Amino acid sequence: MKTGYLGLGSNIGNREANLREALERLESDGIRVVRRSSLYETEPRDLRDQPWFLNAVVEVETDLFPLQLLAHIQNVERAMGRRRMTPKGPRNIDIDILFYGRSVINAADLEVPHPRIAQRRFVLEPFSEIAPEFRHPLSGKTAREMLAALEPQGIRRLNITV
Ligand code: PH2
Ligand code: MG
Ligand code: MG
Repeated sequence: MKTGYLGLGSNIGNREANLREALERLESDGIRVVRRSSLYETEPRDLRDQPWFLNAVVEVETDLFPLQLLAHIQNVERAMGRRRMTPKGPRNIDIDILFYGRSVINAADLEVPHPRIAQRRFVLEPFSEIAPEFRHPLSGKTAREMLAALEPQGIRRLNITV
C-alpha cells in the first residue's frame, strides 16, 4: 500500500461538480481517498488567457503501481469527456499525480514527482494544507518550505473541502 498525492483542476463548466465527480470515479478497487484539501480558486498559470481554475489536492492510499494509477486516472478523465485540447489550456477535468510515496519515476509518459510542483501555488497551498511536512524526494524541502519560497500568485481558499 502506497500513499500518493493527486492534484485536481477544472476551469470549464460546473467546476466544483467536476472535481467531486472525478473523486467519486477515482475511488474504486485499489484506491481510496483518505484526505481532501479545501477548494481553491486560482489564477491560470502558464497559459494566462483562460478562466480561473478550481483546484484541490487529495491524499490517496493505493495498491496500484504508478502506471496502473495513471491508466485509471486517464480512464476517469476520458469517462468525463475530457478531450485533448490546447496544452495547458482550458479543461473540464485534470488529474495529476504529484507524488507516489517517495518514488522518483521518469517514464516516457509519467514523471513523478510532478516537475512543476515547486512553482505552483495552486498545488502547494492545498498540498500544504493536508501534508505540510511532506518532503519532496528530490529537493528535500517540505511542502511548507516550498510554499514559503514562492512569489505571490492569485489564489483564494474557499471554506469547503473537495
Ligand atoms: N493547470 C495547468 C495550467 N495552468 N493554472 C491553474 N491555476 N490551475 C491549474 O490546474 C492549471 C493551471 C495545466 O494542467
Ligand atoms: Mg495539470
Ligand atoms: Mg494532467
